[in-house]
Amino acid sequence: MDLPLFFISDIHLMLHPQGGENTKQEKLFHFLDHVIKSNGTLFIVGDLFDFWFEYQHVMPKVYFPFLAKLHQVRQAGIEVHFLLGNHDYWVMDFITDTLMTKTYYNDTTFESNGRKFYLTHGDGLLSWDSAYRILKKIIRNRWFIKCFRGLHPNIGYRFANWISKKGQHYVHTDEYNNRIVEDLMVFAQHKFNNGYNYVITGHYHQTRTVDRDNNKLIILGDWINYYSYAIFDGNDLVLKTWSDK
Ligand SMILES: [Mn+2]
Repeated sequence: MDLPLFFISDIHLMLHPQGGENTKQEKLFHFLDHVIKSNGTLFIVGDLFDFWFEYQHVMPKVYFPFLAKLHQVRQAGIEVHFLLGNHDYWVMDFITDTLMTKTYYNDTTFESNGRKFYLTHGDGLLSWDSAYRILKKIIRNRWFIKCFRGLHPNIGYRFANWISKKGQHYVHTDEYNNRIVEDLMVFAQHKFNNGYNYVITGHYHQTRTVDRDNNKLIILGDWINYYSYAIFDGNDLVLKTWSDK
């Protein structure tokens, strides 16, 4: 894995582009150009797409500009690692074999320059989220996916768009965000105790770095309100905000 390592999550590229979607994509493309120039490695930690569902012969055409851009990143020799989120879990061989270097269906770990990383999208981690954990089991169930795949794409995508609109409450109070961080720190501390140095998560649409004895929990933010990313240069992992200078 070539350094530096870049981490982004929760870009939520829209199935029905509206509002600031063009600006978002422009910023993202500039960021990707930066990744190319730095000759590093890119990790996308889930919810790259607001909705992705791939069929044996069909995939969503609205994402073509992004897919072409990412292909350009790959052509430049950059590895792109994709850890699936709750909005884009339903991939097939276009994502796993054609587009990405490697795709992860679950949390993953690796080591770089002597530092141990634990990567998770983060959905279902909160102690009070037991109802979601049941839902997560259902939407990841292979029979459920098989049945959904049997629906005509127009029907499947209409349903998905409805679900996606229902989930668009990404801005929380500071108090609730702090509760989330405290809860995630219990998870992270457990990983630190097991020898991991960095726990990186997405999903929570807030940016946060918590230092603990030379280890770090980083919550990546998103590309809706924050345009945030983390970078590991071989020595330190830092959360930053992308700006188009
Ligand atoms: Mn998510």
